[in-house]
Amino acid sequence: VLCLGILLLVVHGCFGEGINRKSFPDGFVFGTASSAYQYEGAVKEDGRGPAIWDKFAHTFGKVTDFSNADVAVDQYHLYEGDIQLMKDMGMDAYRFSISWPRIFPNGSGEINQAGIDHYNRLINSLLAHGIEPYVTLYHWDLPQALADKYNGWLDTRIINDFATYADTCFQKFGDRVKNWMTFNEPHTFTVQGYDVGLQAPGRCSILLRLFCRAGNSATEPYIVGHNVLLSHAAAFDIYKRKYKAKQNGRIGLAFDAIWYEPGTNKTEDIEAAQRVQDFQLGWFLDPIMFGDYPSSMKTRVGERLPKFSKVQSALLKGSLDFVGVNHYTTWYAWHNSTNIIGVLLNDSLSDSGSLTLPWKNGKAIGDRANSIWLYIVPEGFRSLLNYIKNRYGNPLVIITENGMDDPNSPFISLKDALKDEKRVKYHIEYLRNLLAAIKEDGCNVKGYFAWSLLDNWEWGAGFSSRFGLFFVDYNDNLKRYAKNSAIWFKNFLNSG
Ligand code: PSG
Repeated sequence: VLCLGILLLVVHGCFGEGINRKSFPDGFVFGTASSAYQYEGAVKEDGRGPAIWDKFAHTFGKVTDFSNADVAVDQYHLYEGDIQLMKDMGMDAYRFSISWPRIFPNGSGEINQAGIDHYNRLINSLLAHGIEPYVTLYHWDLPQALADKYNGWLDTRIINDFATYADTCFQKFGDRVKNWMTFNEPHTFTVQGYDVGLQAPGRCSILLRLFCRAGNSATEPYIVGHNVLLSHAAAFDIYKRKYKAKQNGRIGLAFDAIWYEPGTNKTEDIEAAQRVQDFQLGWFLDPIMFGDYPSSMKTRVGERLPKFSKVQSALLKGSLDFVGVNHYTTWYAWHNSTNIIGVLLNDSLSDSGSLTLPWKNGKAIGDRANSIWLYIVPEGFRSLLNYIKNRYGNPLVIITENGMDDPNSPFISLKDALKDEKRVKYHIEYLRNLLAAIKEDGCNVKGYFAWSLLDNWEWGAGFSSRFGLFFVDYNDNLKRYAKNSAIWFKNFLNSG
C-alpha cells in the first residue's frame, strides 16, 4: 500500500498538481509583482510631477495600441480592493514600485508630502493585511525634470539625485519596509531606452535615426548603465551607513535574465551563449559582485565602456543583500562571425558578437505567449538558476518576476478570458523547475513573485497584453475578475 501510495504521489507529481506551498522550504515567500507606472494612473494627482514615460506614451507612434497610462488600472485609488485580492489568494508579499516624481515632482529639491502620504497608506494597508511590502525604487518612471535638466541617466549628476531620493524613501518608509530593490531591470531600460529607442526616453542612432531624434546606440547605453550602477552603489552605501543597523532590512536589485541555450554544442556557440549572458546579466551583476565588468565586455566594447575607479569598484563590490531575478523565457544563441547586421546597426546589442533567436531550423524553442519575445521553456529557468549559483557563489536569490501574457482580444467573452489554462500550466511548470533547482541542485532561492497581480499597462504594448492573474475589464470601470490562475494560486497556497 505504501509503495502504491508513493507511486501515485510520483505520478501525480509528474503532472504538476502535486506541488503546493508545502513543497517549498519553510519561510519561502510567495507574492505578486507590479510597478507604479503600469498600475497607478492618477498621473496628475496630489502633486505628482511628469515622468519620462508620460511624454513618451503621449508621443504618437510609440505605443502600439495608441493608449497611455494616465489612468492605467487606477491602483492609486483602488489599492484597498487589490490588497484584499492578494489576501484572499493567501499571498505573503507584494512587490510594487515607488514613483520618483510623486516624491520629488522636480526630481530633486522639495519633497511632495502628498506622495509620501500615499505610499504610507499603501504600506500600512498591506501590513494590516499581513502582506509584506517589497519595494522597487526605480521602475523606469524617471522625473521628466531630470531629463530636461541634464539628460537623466546620461549625466553623473543623477547619482546624487538618485541617492537623495533613495535616502528619503529609506527614511520615510524603512521603519516598515524591510525589502528594497534599487532598480528594476537596468539592462532592459538601458538597451530599450538608449540603444533601440523603443522605450522612454526613446534615444537611439540605429537605422539612420529614423525613429529617434537623438542618441548614440554605440555609446549611450554604456554611459547610462555605468551611472545606474554607481547610483545603486550610492544607495546601498547610504542604507548601510544610516539605516541598516536600526531598520534591519535588505537591499537587492531586480535583474532581467533570459536563459540562452547554445544553438549547437560547438565551442564557438557555447562561448557565444556565455557572451550574451555577460552582456545581459553580467553587465550589471558582475560589477556588483566582483567590482568590474565581465572581461568579454571590456575587450569587445573597448574605449566605449566607462571604467570604475578603485573607490567606485570597492563601493560596488558586494553592494547587494539579494539577487532579484526577473525571468520569463529562453532563447538560442550562436556565434555570429560576420555580424553584418551588427556592423550596419553599430549599437551595443551587436557588441556581444552573437546571434540570438527563439527558434532554430524553423522550430520554435517552446510555445509562444502573446509577447513576441516570450517563449515558454520551463527547463531554462532551472538552467539559469544553476548558472547564477555557479558563477556568483550561490547568492541569496528572490524571483522578483515570472509570468506570461495573453492577448487582449475584443473577440473573446469575459468568461473565456478567465480560463487561462496556459498561464496555470506556465506557473506549474516554472515552479516545478524552481523547486528542482532548490531541492536537487541546492540553489539558494527564497521567494517567488508572479508577474503580475492584475492585467496592466505593458509599456510599448499598452493594453494589448494581459499578464494578470486577475482580469481587468477596460470597458467596465476597471473591474477585477479572478482568472483560473488566481484560483490555482489560492489552492496552491492553501493546500498541503
Ligand atoms: C522582461 C523580460 C524581457 C522583456 C521585457 C521585460 N525579455 O525576456 O525579453 S520587462 C519586465 C518588466 C515589467 C514588464 C514585464 C513583462 O519588469 O515591467 O511588464 O517584464 O514584459
